[in-house]
Amino acid sequence: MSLIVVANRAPFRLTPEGLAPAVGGLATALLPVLEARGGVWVAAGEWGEKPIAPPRESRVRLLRVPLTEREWQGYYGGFANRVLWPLCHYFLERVELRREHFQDYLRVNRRFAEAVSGAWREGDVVFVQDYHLLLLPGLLRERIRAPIGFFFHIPWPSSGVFRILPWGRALVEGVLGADLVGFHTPEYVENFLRTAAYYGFPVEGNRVRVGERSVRVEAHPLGIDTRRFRELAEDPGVGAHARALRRLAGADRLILGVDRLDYTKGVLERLLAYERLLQSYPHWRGRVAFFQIATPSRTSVAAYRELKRRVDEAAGRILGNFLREDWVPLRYFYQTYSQEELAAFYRAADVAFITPLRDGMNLVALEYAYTAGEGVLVLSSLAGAAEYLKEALLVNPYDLDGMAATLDRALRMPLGERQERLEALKGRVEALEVQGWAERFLASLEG
Ligand code: ADQ
Repeated sequence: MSLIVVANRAPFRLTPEGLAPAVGGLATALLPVLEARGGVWVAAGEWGEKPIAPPRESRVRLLRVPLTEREWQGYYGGFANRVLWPLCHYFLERVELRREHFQDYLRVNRRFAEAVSGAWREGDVVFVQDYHLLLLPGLLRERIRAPIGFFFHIPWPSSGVFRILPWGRALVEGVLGADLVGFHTPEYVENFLRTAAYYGFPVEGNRVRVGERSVRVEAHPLGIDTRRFRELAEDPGVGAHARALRRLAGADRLILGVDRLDYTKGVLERLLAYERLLQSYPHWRGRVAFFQIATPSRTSVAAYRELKRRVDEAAGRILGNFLREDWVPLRYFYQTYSQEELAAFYRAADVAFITPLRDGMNLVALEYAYTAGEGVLVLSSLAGAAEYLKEALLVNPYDLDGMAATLDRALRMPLGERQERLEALKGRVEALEVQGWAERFLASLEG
């Protein structure tokens, strides 16, 4: 049976050598399964974007849903990124409720439903991805008799928060068009079940009743491509680059942060915590360096430009206060890197400081734990990954003093303890292997 994957974005990107699979969780998780079974990937034809086709040898067909500028702005820039994204990450003051954005979201979800039902053949399985397409499973249910899976990559918030949405019931009903609904953690499953119950759907165990149907809700944590990251960890080129980064750091210890520049990732709070470390634990001055990598993201949204300004300002202040002729306390790289380059940063760092204010999972934490040679993972307790990476040092990303104290502990951790924790973490990441994710989800859907 063929598979139809539906997501906002296409799984390919244009490189100087031609078309390549996109870097990031979704493409890595789903392309191999789609190649193996054959099938279609349906994605938005982002307004103004150059059309691309899959590489010629691929068994994957790419189907675009062309959107007008207005539709794209309303559905993506408006409802997805100014309503659902901040709401699900508990940034309630950033939520901008506008009826016309919801209308665009509904219209675009309908366009997706038409495209998918046009491509669907009897027996095909449909797998819908993420917060851009909450209404799609319901719209598909009205049109085709397919097994439908839905996976939500970001946190499902507590029902008290979700109820802020005037369209909450319609959105939950849309999700419940699926046969199987997946989240990264049991907490999000629980939140979703309570939300469904609030809107009057009977819940029994992990099942929601919708008329005659029963919808299953399960935790399916996403992992990383462990084989790929093991190769990178052992690559001599990556090793050489890692040593060069250590020389550049020019300090005994190197701390690393890697994120898209997004307000949910806690980059600003993290810089403030590092500043607190330098203030409150002055013996680290001159002995520690912090590299923060931030990938430009959603730069057309004003909130993201404002965040960039504030991060620039904090970085400037830290340098202004602490920089010495023989020591650069902070380097801030505002750019995208290849996986090889990221792996070199992971190999070089003594401490990964990954402190999102909320995060569905956070694959960077997994990538670091799996690739590092001898490192300590300091991880936000509010990331989905904290549910699984038990040997990380967990921090509250809002508590600057707590983060500074934990950094100090991480920097002083004896070798034996570091090795023990990292070894255990690698085992945890192994268990979350990415190919298994899609297979387990689809087996449960079809089973
Ligand atoms: P994201 O919010 O994008 O994903 P994350 O899970 O950390 O967050 O994935 C980021 C990916 O981008 C990682 O694979 C990382 O290697 C890569 N990346 C980050 N910075 C980079 C840089 N400067 N250069 C190159 N690559 C970079 C959303 C949710 C997460 C959830 C995933 C998957 O917000 O919570 O874990 O989907 O479900």
